[in-house]
Amino acid sequence: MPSRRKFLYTSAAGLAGLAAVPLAGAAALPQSLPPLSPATRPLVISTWDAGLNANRGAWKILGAGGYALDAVEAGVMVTEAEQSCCVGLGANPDRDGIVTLDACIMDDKFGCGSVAALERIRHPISVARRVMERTPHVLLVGPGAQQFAVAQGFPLEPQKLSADAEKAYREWLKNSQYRPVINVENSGTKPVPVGPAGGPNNHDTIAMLALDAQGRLSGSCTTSGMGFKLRGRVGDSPIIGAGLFVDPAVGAAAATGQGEDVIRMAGSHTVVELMRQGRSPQAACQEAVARIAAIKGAAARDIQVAFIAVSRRGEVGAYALQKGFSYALSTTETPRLVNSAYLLK
Ligand code: SD4
Repeated sequence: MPSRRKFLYTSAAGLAGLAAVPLAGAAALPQSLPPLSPATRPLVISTWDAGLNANRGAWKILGAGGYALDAVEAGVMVTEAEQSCCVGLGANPDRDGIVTLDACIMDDKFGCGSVAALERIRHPISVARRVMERTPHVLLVGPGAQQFAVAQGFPLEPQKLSADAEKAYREWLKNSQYRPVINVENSGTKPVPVGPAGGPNNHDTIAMLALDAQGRLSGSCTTSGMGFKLRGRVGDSPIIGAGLFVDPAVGAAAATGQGEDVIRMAGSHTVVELMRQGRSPQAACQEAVARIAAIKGAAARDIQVAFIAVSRRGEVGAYALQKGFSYALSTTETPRLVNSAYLLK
């Protein structure tokens, strides 16, 4: 490896402290719910029903007094290794038939790393962590991200769709339309065949936030993005501040759902900033969802977006645009699945 590249891979970027900036024009709360507050630590929260297994993986580390960053990496690796419709190499491909993966990770010191449009690598979350820890950069994409992963010793997996993804892709090719169906994430662990009306497989993501026994916060997010997306499309999941944000002095937030609508209002960063202004995690998630609803107007009914959040004190919250979002919460070894509150009735 050339020495310059070696230097890049081993020198971490310096991190500047960030000042609090008040947000203007916050939408009114749609309703007020009591915070879902275990006020305890360690804890881990993650999106969708896949979060149950992921939380179990994270708890092995958190329950033994380990570091939140290790927990959020190990936790979502469980999902990346499962054959799911929308996370990892078994997931649905883009419209050219190729699985491309997005992931990011953030620690308790504003350290962050991410990869986007990464192909043929089983654990994008671990590559994102290497970007954070071994380069001065935050985000690597496409062939460059793959080159970095291989240089870091990650095996290049075969370019092959899982049997379920292959079937779903062939179905989708029959009419090649993209019509997201909300909450496909909870329809099972396998890629979902396409129905007659078009492509019901849209997206799924595992996003995870953890607070460890020492009070350190970290977060992770990993996805294949939208099924049958345009080649090169990147969603919110690998975008720091959109799919994930962690501020150790305030709290952490992560998003799932229609990534474009999370990016356009810097979703997870917005949730954390609202918490900085004094909102509970629950109220902050509600307000961010309400803001997306206000931006989208009537089109809000066609999408799903949800946020999860944790304050540095260990209060948790979650809120979705539509019914059907659930999340896994662990404050002990046994995770529980919670149906999220939502905005549109
Ligand atoms: C994306 N936000 O790529 C991801 C997908 C997702 O539940 O979260 N689906 O837009």
